Amino acid sequence: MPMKRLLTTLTLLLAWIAAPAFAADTLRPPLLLIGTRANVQDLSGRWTYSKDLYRTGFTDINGWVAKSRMQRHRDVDVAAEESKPGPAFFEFDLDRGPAMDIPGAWNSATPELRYFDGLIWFQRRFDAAMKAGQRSFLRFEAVNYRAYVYLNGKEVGRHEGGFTPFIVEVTDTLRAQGNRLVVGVDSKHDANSVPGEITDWDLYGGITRPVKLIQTPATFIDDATLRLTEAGRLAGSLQLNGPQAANRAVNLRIAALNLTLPARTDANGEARFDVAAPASLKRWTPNAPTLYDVDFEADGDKIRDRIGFRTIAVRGSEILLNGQPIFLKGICIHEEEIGPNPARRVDDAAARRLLGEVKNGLHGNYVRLSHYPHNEAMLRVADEIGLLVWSEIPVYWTVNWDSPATLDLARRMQAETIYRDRNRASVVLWSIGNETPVAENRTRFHTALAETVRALDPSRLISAALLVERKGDTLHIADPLLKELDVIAVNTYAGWYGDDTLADVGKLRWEVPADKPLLFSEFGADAKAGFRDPALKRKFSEDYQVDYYRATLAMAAKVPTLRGLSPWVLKDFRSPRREHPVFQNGWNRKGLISETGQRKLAFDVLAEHYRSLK
Ligand code: GCB
Repeated sequence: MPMKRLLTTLTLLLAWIAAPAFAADTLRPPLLLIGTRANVQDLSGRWTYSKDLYRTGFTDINGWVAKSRMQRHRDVDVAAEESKPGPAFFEFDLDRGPAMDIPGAWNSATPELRYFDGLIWFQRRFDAAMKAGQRSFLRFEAVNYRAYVYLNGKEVGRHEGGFTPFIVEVTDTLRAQGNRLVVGVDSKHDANSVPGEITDWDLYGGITRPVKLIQTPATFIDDATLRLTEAGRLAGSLQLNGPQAANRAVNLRIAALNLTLPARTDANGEARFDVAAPASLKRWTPNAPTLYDVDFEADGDKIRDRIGFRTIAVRGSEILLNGQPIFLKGICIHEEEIGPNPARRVDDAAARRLLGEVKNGLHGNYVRLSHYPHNEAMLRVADEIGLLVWSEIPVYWTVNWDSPATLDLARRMQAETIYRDRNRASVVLWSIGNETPVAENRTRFHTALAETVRALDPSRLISAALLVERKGDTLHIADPLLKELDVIAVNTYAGWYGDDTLADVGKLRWEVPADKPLLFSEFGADAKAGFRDPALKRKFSEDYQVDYYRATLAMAAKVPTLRGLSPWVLKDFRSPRREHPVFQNGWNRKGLISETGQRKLAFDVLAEHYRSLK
């Protein structure tokens, strides 16, 4: 090893060893604004935009301040400048720019932006009904990938990570009239981002989920949670934020259970609840997804969440839902709505359509929301219609395993996901990665993530989609990460990638630990909807996909510890790296339905299989 590399490795190693012990509570996002509340203004609609390929909005090249101001989108109100006496000269004007619908990725807004990857400035003007003494916040549900937020010319926040919410307080910057919200959105990924630069899904840059203006009293309920414990208790907490947060009387109420629990906040503004679950409580299951309106109340503030109560655990190789063994009948889904030109705009209606295919079409009880935290609408619908959920952060293929900053970022994404979704009964599995090649630095990274999850939410199960090793016809998992996982999951593509015939798939044997549940987190084969080839059954035909599913399901049935399936994938999805000119043209074709919702033949094969497992 050359001296320079040796030194770099040693420095990195020392940085790891010297890193301070991890404290879970430092990962709590500073603001959460959980639950539904009054005084929310949705800023969805038409936003104007301006492309900034050279990032001029961030640059004062060579100190040419006056010159760069001509293009500086974030803090110049062109109309105001132009109304002053004297010459005004600007080469942008967000007020008169083109417009697109927000939320939604820019890649689908106009053909010119189809493959744009970089920085775009967005603007929205709005008025705000303000009351004295109130606090105001902007909640962004997701901006892909980095966000720079300016309100009325002042920077109010930044965020990195394309799939989790962030909140900025704007109490001091907001006006009753004529607010100008400008957001710089940078879709570029790099060596240190999560995910890294290469994925098998579309870029989808932009403000892809709703932006809301939320107003609260000076002291407000920021976070509130309640769950059913293995010991049969309802346990939870409530967090107040504000000058009057300490030592306050608060209340939890579930009218349908006739339950009222008074409590008092401590010096940090936190109150705790812990009571035996009433005998009348109906547990949440996929077959009977009972949800309760839970009201959290404090003097002057009140929020509501709709929560289901269930337990999840493992015992040996069994997964237990409410103490009963369950087999997970599922499928993977990307966050992409059904339609010819998706914009990653998965609202309630789009979520119902996607998850309806799983619940009613496939007779499923489970869904893997890959490969990143999905829109909250998906989780709410899963709760409501009864689907168990695997939730995942985008530590996908390879990220910078050696960088403490990248680990910190991944941990924050995990924390932002857990704090957002921990009241969702549907979520039972937190996955800390997908197909990351075994290596010492990668295992250290994942072990730290597993530790994070365990500290933040010990009530759910930890998994990761692993790669398998193959010797002859034997498949096994030689991954030191196994010991960190409650549930083992593997992606397996024999019969699609590689040289195996479908007859070979039948010969495969699995050597896996006997004392842990195993999931097939992925298997699948591309098929172009409508391409029939009953005689030759060539790859990319619906006929091959059918035979592939039959062979893989038969192979799976012989694995004694197998506790669930989520084949790849429900719907054909956009992927710029899939460029087969006849069958793909920018789409990964492993869907059981096409991008417009047409069911392929293999859909019924899986549906029949799940029906037979009842
Ligand atoms: C995988 C990946 C998934 C890909 C899929 C494929 O193993 O986890 O993101 O899209 O294979 O189609 O190759």
